[in-house]
Amino acid sequence: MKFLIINGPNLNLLGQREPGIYGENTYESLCLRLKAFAAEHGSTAECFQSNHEGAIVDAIQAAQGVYDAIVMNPGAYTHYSVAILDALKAVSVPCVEVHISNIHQREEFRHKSVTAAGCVGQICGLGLYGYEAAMSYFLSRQEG
Ligand code: CA2
Repeated sequence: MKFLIINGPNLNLLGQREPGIYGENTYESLCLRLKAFAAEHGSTAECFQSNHEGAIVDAIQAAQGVYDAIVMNPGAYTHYSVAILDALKAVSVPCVEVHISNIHQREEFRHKSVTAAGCVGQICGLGLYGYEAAMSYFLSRQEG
């Protein structure tokens, strides 16, 4: 499978700040890990990160016909981006939403995901493993 991994605002800072919430691994190491995981399963993973809502919308639109599945952590856009929700709905590439932290154990404003309605499902609170769990889901779905 061809995976597109999208990470939203501030996730480029992984491993540099707030390790108690987001862990100690860097964004670069996450991408290497996901590429290796994909390769182990005869697949590929491209990583895209942006701090800009429109760039994420563009990446989702451009995924049509190119990628088989999207694994996305929209970061704070999760909680209010109708533009990202609309982009997910506009393409036929399925997406699983991932959150490193358990958004339901955090501030009330993080409990609601606007973007999850455009996704097949959502994984939260499993740390970086959540990205691999989402990829595993798509791989198992492909096997039938
Ligand atoms: O738990 C998640 O993965 C979040 O999507 C992370 C977002 C947050 O706004 C969501 O509510 C939940 C924030 C990402 C910020 O990432 C940082 C990483 C390291 C240091 C500082 C921020």
